[in-house]
Amino acid sequence: SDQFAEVNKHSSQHPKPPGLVLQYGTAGFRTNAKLLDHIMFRMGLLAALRSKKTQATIGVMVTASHNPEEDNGVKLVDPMGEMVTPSWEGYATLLANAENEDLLAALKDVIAKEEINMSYEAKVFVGRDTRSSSAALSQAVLEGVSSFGGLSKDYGLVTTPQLHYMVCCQNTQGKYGEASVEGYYNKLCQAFLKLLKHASNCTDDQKHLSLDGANGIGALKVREMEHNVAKELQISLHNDGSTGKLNHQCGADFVKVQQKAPTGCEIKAGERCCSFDGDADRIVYYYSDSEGQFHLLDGDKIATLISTYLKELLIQAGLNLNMAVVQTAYANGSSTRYLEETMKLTVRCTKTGVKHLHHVAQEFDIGVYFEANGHGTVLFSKSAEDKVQKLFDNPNNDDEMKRAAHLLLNTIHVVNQTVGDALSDMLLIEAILAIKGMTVQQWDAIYTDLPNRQLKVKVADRRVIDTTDAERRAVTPAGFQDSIDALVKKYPMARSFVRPSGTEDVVRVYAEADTQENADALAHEVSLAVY
Ligand code: 16G
Ligand code: ZN
Repeated sequence: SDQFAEVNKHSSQHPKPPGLVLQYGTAGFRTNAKLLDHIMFRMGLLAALRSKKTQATIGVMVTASHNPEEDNGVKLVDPMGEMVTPSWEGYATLLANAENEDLLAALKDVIAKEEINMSYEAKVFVGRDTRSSSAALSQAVLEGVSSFGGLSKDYGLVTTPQLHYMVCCQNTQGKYGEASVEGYYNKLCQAFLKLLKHASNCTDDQKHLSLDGANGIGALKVREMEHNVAKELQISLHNDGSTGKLNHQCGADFVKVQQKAPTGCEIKAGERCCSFDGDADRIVYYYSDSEGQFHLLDGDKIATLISTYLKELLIQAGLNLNMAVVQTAYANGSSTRYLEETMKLTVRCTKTGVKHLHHVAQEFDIGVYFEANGHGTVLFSKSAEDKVQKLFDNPNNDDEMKRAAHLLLNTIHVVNQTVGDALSDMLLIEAILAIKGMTVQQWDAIYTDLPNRQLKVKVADRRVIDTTDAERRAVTPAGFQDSIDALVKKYPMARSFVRPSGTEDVVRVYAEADTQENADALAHEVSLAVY
């Protein structure tokens, strides 16, 4: 039909380099930007098909998150703002790797398999980060959508979680909020200011936060948002993109992996600081003590702060909701122990990758999920939200219950439940610290991290390692797990695991133990056993 003629015509302007093979990985396609033009066009086509299939608006985000500026990438967002469903990741890989002359056949395959009604008009939201390649690449996405006669809305420069939010708002007819950047700021900032009404006597120090924007989109968006909250939160923005290079020696990934402060920020002793990553879906906190020692508060510390706060509120509100914290194998052993043994919370462990955590968190009334790297959010079930709203509306509550209900309600509103969101997480964390009158040092002291080390190892084929038990044990190669177990036994409080990376051609090794020397030695010994 005509539609396919259009696709053919435009596809020839976005040719695939013959023989190039790319995979839709844990976080979509990601590689050097020069290799991505055809991928973007084709993801526009696929998003249009996904929209026709679901009869809903689909999102396409052009970003490579914390990767270097030269890279780029793309991920698809499903109707409720979640990551695209796994079977469609398979289609993405299929379309991406079809040689030019096979593209139409590949598309027709997807259409037939999914029984897609091609007469439905596709709707696609597109967003992009600040990379120099992103504008042209997002144009290619838009062309893909329009080749199938679809409608698109280009949100331009937005954070990844903002795009997820827009998609969810659009498909819930505004019930989740208004599908605009303004609407997003209004919802989050109003909730934040309402939470802050419960913080008394905040000093200027407590109101001050130093923020590393990774020279990326998060910095631009903080600038847009900050005036809304300036009375309660004064942000000193560093690495705002005006001079430095994206993610270079800065950003959440750099700080987490290097365990040191980003360049571009002079941090004073005791000062509360945080870093976003390149598309603002991750956040970590840190400070430097009076001895100049660096202290990192990663996703595990964030999950602990949030879940502790929520548990206290549920008790005060007299609400019996089941809450869990969802982590991955990378969660520091001390955090898991504290959550289970001291806080008596349910803790679940999943495979690495946001979609896995998100999925498990959905099983609970309240699911707090965070990866140690700082990606995470809180999910509230429909019935949990209804119960909080009902409590809030009840005129017979005593003062303590009134306060707890108001806090819970506005906590729900400040959170971006579609995906981990650095801006939203920051507002929630800042609110909790203010409400509790807690300093970053007090937060850090809730538990002490076990010393740990991460290494990556290059191997001929990382797929020879297959894992089970949420990546905590290796099932292949034969005997490999036994070797790890034997090494782990040598050190007190030790734990180690090995998994193939989903984003790089390497194998990752994680080790923790009672001392840094032991963690380093264990990681080293396990990495030698990989060969
Ligand atoms: C991706 C994931 C992140 C995960 C990381 C692991 C999303 C949006 N992002 O960046 O959650 O921690 O991959 O990378 O799912 P690795 O497999 O190379 O260790
Ligand atoms: Zn990111």
